[in-house]
Amino acid sequence: MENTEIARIFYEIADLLEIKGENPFRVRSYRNAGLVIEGLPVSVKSIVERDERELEKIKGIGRSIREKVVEILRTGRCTFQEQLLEELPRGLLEILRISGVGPRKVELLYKRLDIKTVDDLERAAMKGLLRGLPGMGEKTEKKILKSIEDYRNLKIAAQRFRLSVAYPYAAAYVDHIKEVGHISQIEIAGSLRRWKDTIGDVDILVTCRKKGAAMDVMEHFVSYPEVRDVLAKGETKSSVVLNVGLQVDLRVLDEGSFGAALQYFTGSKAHNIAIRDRAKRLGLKISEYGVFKEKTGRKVAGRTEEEVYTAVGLVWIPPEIRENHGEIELAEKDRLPHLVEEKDIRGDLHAHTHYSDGTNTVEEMALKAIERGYQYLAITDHSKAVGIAHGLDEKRIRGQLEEIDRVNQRLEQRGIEFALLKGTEVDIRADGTLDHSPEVLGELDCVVAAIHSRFDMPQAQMTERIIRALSTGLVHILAHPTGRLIGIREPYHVDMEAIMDCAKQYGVALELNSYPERLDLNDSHLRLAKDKGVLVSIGTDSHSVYHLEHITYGVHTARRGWLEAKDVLNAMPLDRLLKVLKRKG
Ligand code: DGT
Ligand code: CA
Ligand code: CA
Repeated sequence: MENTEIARIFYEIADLLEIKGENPFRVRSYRNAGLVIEGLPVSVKSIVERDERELEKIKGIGRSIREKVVEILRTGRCTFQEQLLEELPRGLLEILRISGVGPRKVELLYKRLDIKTVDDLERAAMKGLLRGLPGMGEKTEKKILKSIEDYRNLKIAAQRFRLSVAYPYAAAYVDHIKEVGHISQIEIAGSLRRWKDTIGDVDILVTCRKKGAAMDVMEHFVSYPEVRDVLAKGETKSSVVLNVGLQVDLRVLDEGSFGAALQYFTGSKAHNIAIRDRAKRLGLKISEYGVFKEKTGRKVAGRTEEEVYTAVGLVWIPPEIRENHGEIELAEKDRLPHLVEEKDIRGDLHAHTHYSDGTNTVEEMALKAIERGYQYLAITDHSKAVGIAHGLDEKRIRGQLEEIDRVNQRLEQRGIEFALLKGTEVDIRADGTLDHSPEVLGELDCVVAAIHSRFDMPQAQMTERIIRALSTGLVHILAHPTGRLIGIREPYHVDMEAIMDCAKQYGVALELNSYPERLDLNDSHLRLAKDKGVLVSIGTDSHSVYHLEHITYGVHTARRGWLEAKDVLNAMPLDRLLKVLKRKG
């Protein structure tokens, strides 16, 4: 069982306890355990196989969580979760996904109106039965009906997998496939190689070292323990569905056409169609087997992808931008952008600690950033308005600033060149004012501002709210600018062009939040930011030391948005970054 599945059980427990009205700290400890497990760079299974006591060394995992993890891995079940589900119908968990319906309301609806499913809720709202309940009126009913519609749309979209879910499954599967020994080349193709934010299915391509080994490879492929169903098993192609519901296709290819197949199965479809038309104009025919002269049928390319692109008069195109959005025209002139790479990233400007809803200390976060080779890290805990995240008031943030000074001093004494920056993720209130005083904000190196409430505002009002916040001149970075949670919550309604124009005017950077559920801004907004000359900060929004690794998803998403190192705020070395941040203040 993979980390995401284990994490999901803990999220469910947290939700169920919350509906039951349990102690918020207890609820938080389960939700946090889910977050920590989901963010671990290694599989919990492998830790437990080695030594289950190792688990408790991880921040956020105590004895009770450890015991449950072990039980889940041993039996595939969690008795505690099952007990909770005997008390409360499972459908309540789904109702909780409806925006605007929190745990208190779910409990109320269940107790008073026996609402157990989303369908029950929809019927009750249509009949006008909710308006009698405390705190609910006709307006609430309308809102809930709209939210249910949004939720159903998301559910259709959610039949795809988040990048961060599909990626570890694919990587682990590739390791398994390699074990068979006959493999000479193996690549992931499709939307995963293009690092799209959601993945329909995983496409894997291999070549074999010796003839006749294909069937051995296929046998080994379908016998993977995570396989739930085998949809097809042949000598060149097999398809399976994993326990999580993710489909994986494997193709075995000849060495001579591996490049052509890789090009073809990487897509996107739109890119391939444009390439095929281009080949035609050049008197060539392109397929997953190679590039051929139309007249003679002679094969001119196929072994490598570079060869295939060269044959149609193009330089090799990075997979992330193969969407037929202008990349082919530039590849023809050899003028493709030099896309940002992970090694260009010098630091992270969005990280939480245990002061708000993170799990690690200020120093632990700094040490991990240093280990990653960063020059700087901004500590940006929540402000007081975000009560559920234990946001900081003025007194607590001042205490934290002193701690940051102390950590910086200790690092300096140890001769480590690194800057821990003083920051905040200040809440943008409903009226567009900021949740810290200008005095406090003025003392900070890095002010990240974000929306955490009233996601349902009409577009004009939401846009005005954000513009008001940016126009204070106190904000350096607007975090997760659309608020989307992939497959969970739609982006809020906002005039992104107006926000970008305002950001440009006030020298505010927009964030590409790398948290796997967010990836916000998305690829097309990033492209727009680049065109408008608005800097982008690729932040991880880390809530534990492990989350710093999420930068990988951020960087590849940035590449999908055509960003180069010069477009990225945290690709700047420290001295330049500080100048850019100061210029604002
Ligand atoms: P996904 O799986 O929905 O996230 O997206 P992809 O891009 O991985 O799509 P998939 O798995 O259906 O097919 C893999 C690639 O194969 C796709 O990106 C492009 C190529 N391909 C599939 N169907 C066609 C087609 O009808 N025409 C062309 N030119 N290419 C295709
Ligand atoms: Ca695919
Ligand atoms: Ca496929």
